[in-house]
Amino acid sequence: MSHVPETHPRYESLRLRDAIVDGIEYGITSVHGLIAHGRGEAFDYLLGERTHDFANKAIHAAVAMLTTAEEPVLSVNGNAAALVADELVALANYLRCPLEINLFHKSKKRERAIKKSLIASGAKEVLLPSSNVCLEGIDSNRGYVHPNGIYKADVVFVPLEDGDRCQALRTAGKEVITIDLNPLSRTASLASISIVDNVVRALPLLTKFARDVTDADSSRRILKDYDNHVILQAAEQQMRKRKT
Ligand code: PTJ
Repeated sequence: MSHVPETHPRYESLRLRDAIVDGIEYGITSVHGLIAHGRGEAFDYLLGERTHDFANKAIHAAVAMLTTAEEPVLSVNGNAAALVADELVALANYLRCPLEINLFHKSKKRERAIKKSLIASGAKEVLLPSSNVCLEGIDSNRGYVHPNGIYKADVVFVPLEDGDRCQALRTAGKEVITIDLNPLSRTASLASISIVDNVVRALPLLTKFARDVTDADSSRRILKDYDNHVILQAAEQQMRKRKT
């Protein structure tokens, strides 16, 4: 943590900036992650930096989907690793599913550093992308996946990315859950469930709600009633309201 005093009115926001900068210094986060974080900050400002009802509904649906999935996988990039490594590990350990590192900006060095940091946070299984198993319809480094992870998963959890991957995962018949502060992003509009919230607020809630899940039937009912377009519209309206 840098010199920012806890009494600073923007303390939390500045703390997160420091976490991203630390991520770059530890070789975890891409320098492009700074730009992505700044974009997220702008959307979070429009949300009043709090978790809204539409995000809570999406989080409940995400919990229902993850807890009824047969082979869920949590995908991790450089920004998520810098901001919410402990929370991702807690969720993976609770669901007993693997974490898989999947980077847009290719770097074997960063993959190794992220794996090390997830294991230090208590991760049991961290998969790295294979060099010869590739998702169809995706030309970037995000296409390379582990054969026992994202490649065969039925549900892929993708916190914080705006990418070319969501469409390819959906075309491959997988459900995608994302956390993205931008309700207009390609990932948010193509995902099965989009949590429009900051990863630092949404992930602890996911783990908390997952611990409360008791039966698969109520999870299926939640999923049956869930409409992602309604959720995205509510998020966009909230942001427009704030602007005026
Ligand atoms: O580590 P890598 O190489 O995989 O790269 C990761 C980044 C994030 C740099 C890469 O995926 C990227 O460039 O992403 P984009 O296209 O900038 O998209 C990031 C999305 O995440 C944007 O829609 C942001 O609004 C959103 N976002 C940023 N910070 C947060 C966030 N959403 C939730 N919580 C955040 N803290």
